[in-house]
Amino acid sequence: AAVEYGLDAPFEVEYHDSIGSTNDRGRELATAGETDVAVLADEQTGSRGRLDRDWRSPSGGIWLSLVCRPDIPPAHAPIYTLAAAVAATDALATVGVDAGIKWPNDVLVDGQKLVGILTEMEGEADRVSWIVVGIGINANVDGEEVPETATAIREQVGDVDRAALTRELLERFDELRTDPESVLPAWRAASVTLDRRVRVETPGGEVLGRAVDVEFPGTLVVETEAGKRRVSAGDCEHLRS
Ligand code: BT5
Repeated sequence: AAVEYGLDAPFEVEYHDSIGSTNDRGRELATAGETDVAVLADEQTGSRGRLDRDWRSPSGGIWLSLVCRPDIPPAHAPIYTLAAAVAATDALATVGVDAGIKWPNDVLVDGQKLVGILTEMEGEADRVSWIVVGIGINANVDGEEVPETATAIREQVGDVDRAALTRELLERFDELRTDPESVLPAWRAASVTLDRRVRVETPGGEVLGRAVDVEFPGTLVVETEAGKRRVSAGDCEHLRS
């Protein structure tokens, strides 16, 4: 089913009924020098999460990848993931879905995952060549089509106009990327991780404590028994307080 997207969107839209992975297509466009393209699909047949984990993308969802060529150092790239999570959360609010962000990249409703984000990039030492921000939203899909730990917009408020929701998201993301200083305050306000007890699996081991803040470009600050620890990547689990 073709989806109509407004021509005034801040990204040029490339739409596919079915594709392997919008992130793979985004990488292709990025390496060919394209920028400000949103690759969208109704269904993906080979989509992935972080660390090559599987991502379910049945027909009816919003599967998109944003191709960007910002003038930033590679170390700042995580702010794009946070901006995408804020944009998705704010867009969801416009259709009556009250979602919160679990650090770093999950958008949850009542603890169930509604949105996942996968940011990929290529960079030189001091500047990224490109960033592809992949955003997967379980929109008009059945609960049985996504994992048990997940939820869908259909389950929360019924089916929505995907084009309108996507346009909200693109506009909000565009606003945030042009005003990076607004990202962290918005992220903090939408976060369900801050003030929680967390266990974070990091490449360097487990960090256990209370999440107290997020710092630029997306570092989680955890108050542990041994003092403050700063975590830049990992999988975060909320614990009962
Ligand atoms: C993510 O990984 O959450 C990133 C997902 C990014 C998907 C988008 S869709 C457009 C673009 N094209 C792609 O190929 N990818 C991006 P991670 O944090 O590693 O979470 C992966 C885990 O989420 C899986 O191991 C499952 O447990 C769970 N999962 C799989 N499919 C899901 C779904 N549709 N909804 C919620 N959870 C899901």
